[in-house]
Amino acid sequence: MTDLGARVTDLFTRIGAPPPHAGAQQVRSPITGETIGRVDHDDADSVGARVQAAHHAFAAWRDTPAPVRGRLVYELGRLLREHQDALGELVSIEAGKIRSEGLGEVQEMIDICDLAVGLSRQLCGLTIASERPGHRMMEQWHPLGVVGVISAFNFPVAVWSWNAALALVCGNPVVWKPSENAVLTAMATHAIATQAARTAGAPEGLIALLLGGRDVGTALVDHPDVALISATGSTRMGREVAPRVAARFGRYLLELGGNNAAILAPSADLDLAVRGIVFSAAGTAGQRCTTLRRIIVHRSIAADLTDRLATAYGTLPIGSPLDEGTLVGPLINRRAYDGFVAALDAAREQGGQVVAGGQRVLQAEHPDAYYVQPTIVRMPGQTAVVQQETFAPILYVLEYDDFAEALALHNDVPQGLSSSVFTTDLREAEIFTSAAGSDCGIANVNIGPSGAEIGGAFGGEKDTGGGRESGSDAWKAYMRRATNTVNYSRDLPLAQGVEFG
Ligand code: UN1
Repeated sequence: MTDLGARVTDLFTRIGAPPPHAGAQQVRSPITGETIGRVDHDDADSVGARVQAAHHAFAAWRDTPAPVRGRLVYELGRLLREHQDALGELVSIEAGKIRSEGLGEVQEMIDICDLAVGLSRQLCGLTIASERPGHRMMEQWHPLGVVGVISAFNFPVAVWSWNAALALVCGNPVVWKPSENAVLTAMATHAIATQAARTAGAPEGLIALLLGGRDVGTALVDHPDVALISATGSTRMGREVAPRVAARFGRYLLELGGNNAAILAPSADLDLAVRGIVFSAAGTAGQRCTTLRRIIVHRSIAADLTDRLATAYGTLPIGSPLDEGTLVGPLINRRAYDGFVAALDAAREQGGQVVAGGQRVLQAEHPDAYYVQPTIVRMPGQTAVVQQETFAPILYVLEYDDFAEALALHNDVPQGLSSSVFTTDLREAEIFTSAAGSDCGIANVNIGPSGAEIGGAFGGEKDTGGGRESGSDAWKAYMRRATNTVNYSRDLPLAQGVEFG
């Protein structure tokens, strides 16, 4: 067994899950490209069986009082606290995140569990004034049914937990199909969740895991007993999922591509801005859906900002995410690296000038792993390559002369996830966050577009798919609303003053 494979065994043992070393499919770590596990994939039959079992569990779970359902999520949060180090390290090994981000990912899971436990006592509907005497109108929120979760490699476990914690307190079973590039973290998380479900006395089959590729995902998406599909991934994937679910009048919640920008106004605090930009653009090796991909900088400060960023980029330690001090880990695989190279070729063809980075590194030590330098490219305008999302650490720099032009450039991309402005001008900050400003689901002032906390609703518009997850009232997506009118009088007045006999 390889070194990292042995480490995986150790981490699984600590978590209390059977080590994943039997199966037909190899699992590789992006850190070295070495094999770290073997698993078996599901097929259409096992998808059907899991969904059926989940659907069966729904009847009992739906009738369990919400605060009692909250105990399962409380237990999940408790176990995640206990296993934060082990699961966080597994995230680093499988997804290539630096240690702090691996731990942060598990922290995000714990945070949503805390939120969901509180919510389990606050799933409240409105009482609405009735126009009829002796009548009361109210809304109730009821459990929806089986929730299918399709997640991406880059937040291999947090995104499941955003969905699962809410879905579970809302009274729904959860069937999860993780990315093929992140099956081990999913298996470990599933083992933890299963333990929590047992402790809480939840019905069998309530929480299920499906491993596999597109065929398994499609079987889940098409299953008539899956009430909601929550899918995170590329816009291309969302375009396939949404019409399939809509065709059977199922519900979907989509978190798709982002092409997030920051506007740098002349009044910006540049020291603060540089720190925010470097974290958002180079952190996670540019592989967050919230990664900063475009800078729109006022011409008067463009040279200064670009110099400062290039200097900062030159000092970023690139290497194994398990090493102390590393800030930039590997790309997930060869395909991601090919995408990086293709985007830089296109950027150069479209008039771009690389001012920092641009190269693959550590190739001699790790021929099967893909480490690249975070890269800055000055662009003459918002060309085709700038408008597309490339899942790699490439930051395009565009210049503007007046704020209206900056806003127009900002919104002139198909995606609408996250955004930010760096300014100390109150008017610019307010305009940016107003209806006439950023068209994204997330619009920040003086922080970068990535690293959202759990309390707010997370998601975006346009090609990002329109879904909202995690905080605020995102829980409503996991429930169905019933409007009830109750007549406590001895008469039967009709609405709209209608007389009938
Ligand atoms: C993602 O990249 O799919 O806001 C999610 C952030 C994280 C979540 C990112 N809290 O960057």
